[in-house]
Amino acid sequence: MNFKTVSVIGLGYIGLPTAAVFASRKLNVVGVDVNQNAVDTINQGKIHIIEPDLDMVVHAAVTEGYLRAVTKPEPADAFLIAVPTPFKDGHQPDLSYIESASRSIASVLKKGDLVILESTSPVGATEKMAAWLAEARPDLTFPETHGEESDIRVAHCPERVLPGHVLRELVQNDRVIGGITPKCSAAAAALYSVFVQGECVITNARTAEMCKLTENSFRDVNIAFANELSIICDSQGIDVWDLIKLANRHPRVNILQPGPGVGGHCIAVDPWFIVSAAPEQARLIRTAREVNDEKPKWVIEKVKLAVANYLEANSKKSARDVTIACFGLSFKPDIDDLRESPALAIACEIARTHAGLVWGVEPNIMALKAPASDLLILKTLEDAIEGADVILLLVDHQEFKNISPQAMFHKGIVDTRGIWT
Ligand code: SAJ
Repeated sequence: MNFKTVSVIGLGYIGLPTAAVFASRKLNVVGVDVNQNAVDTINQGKIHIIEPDLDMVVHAAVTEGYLRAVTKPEPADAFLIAVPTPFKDGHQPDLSYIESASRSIASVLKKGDLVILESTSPVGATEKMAAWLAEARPDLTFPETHGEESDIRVAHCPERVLPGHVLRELVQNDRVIGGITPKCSAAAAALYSVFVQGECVITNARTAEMCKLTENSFRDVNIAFANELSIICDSQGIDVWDLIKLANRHPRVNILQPGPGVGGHCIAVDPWFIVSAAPEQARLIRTAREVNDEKPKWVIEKVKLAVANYLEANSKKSARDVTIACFGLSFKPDIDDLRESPALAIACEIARTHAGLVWGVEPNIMALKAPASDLLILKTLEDAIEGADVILLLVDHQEFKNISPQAMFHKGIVDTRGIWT
C-alpha cells in the first residue's frame, strides 16, 4: 500500500510523537486535535508537553512542511486514533473520545482508507469503532460486514511506549498489529514499517486489545507486590529497598520498586478494563489495583507520624509552625505529566489537612492548575530545602537524587522512593 498522507487524531503524549515520527520519514502528516492551543503551538514548531527530544523532531517536521496541525479532520490515506480512554463511574471504560474521534473522521473517509485505533481499549472497542464509522458512512463498506472486500480497513495497534522514552520506543519496540481481517493487518503493518524497526507482529483486533491490557496489568500486579512488601517491611523494621536488591539477585526474581502509589493514565486505569469485563474472574488484577490505590493513604499516615516526631524533637513548636515540602508532583520521574498522579493527590490531601504550610517542588512544571493551585505553593528546590521542616519525597526526579542528605539534616524525612535511605 502506498500511504502519502497520514492523519493522527489526538495530539497528546502518544499522537504527537507518532505524527512527528511519520513526518520525519517524509510522509505528509495532518495532526488533528480539538485543543486550539495545542494546534497553534504545534504549528509554530513547538510542543505543549514534555518528552525528551520531541521538541526537535516536531520543530524539524513543521519547518520542513511535513507536519501540520488542524482542529477539523481532512482527507488522508490512513487515520490513527490516539485519544484518551479513561474510565467513568464504577471503573467502566469511557469510549466517548473514541466515538467522537471516529464520528469526526467519518465524513472525510474514502474507499481504500485505513483506520487504526491506537488508544488503549477494552476488548471489543475496535469493533465498536468500526460500527460507529459504518453507521456514519452507509455508502462505504467495512470489514465486519464485507470482510476482505471492504472499502475501509480497520485495525487495533496499541501504543506501548514508555513516557520519557517515547521516541526511542516508538521506533525500536515490536508492534502488535490486530487487524479485523488479515488484509487490515497487512495494511497496518505496511504503514508502521515506515518507521518501526522492531517486528510488526500480526494478530486479531481482540487479542491486540487484550495484549495491551495484559502488559499494563502485569506491571500493576508486580508494583502492587512491591508496595505490599514495603508496608510489611516497614512494620518489621526492614529496609524494603535493600531487601528487594537482595531478592533480585536470585536469577528468577525481579521485583519492581515500591512508591507512593501507581499513577498515570495507563497502569492505574487499564487493569480496570479487564476487571469490568470479567469481574468474577479478575480477582488478582482487582486486588492489585486496590493495593496500589490504597498506598497513598499509608504515605499520608507516615507524614503525620513524621510531623509528630518533629514536634516531639522541637517542643516549642506547634503543627502550625511545621512546613511540609512535597518533592515531586508528577506521576513518575523526569516528566511533567500530572494525570492520575498519586504524588499530586497526596500533596493536596496533606495541604487540606495540615495546619502549617505545604509546599510543592516540581522541577518539570511552571504552574499548577486549580484545585491544586489553591492548595499548594510551588517552591524551588533550594528554597524548599532551606525552609521546610518535613520533606516528603514522592517522585525520584533526577534533581532530587543529587541532593546530599547533609542538606536535610534535622528535618523530618519521608522517602517513598528509597533514594535517600
Ligand atoms: N511505578 C512504581 N514502581 C515501579 C515502576 C513504576 O511505583 O517499579 C509507578 C510509577 O511511579 C508510575 C506508575 O507506576 O506512577 C506507572 O509508571 P510506569 O513507568 O510503570 O508506566 P507508564 O504508565 O508510564 O507506561 C506504561 C508502560 N507499560 C508497561 O511498561 C507495561 C508503557 O509501555 C505503556 O505504553 C504505557 O503504560 C501506556 O501508555 O499504556
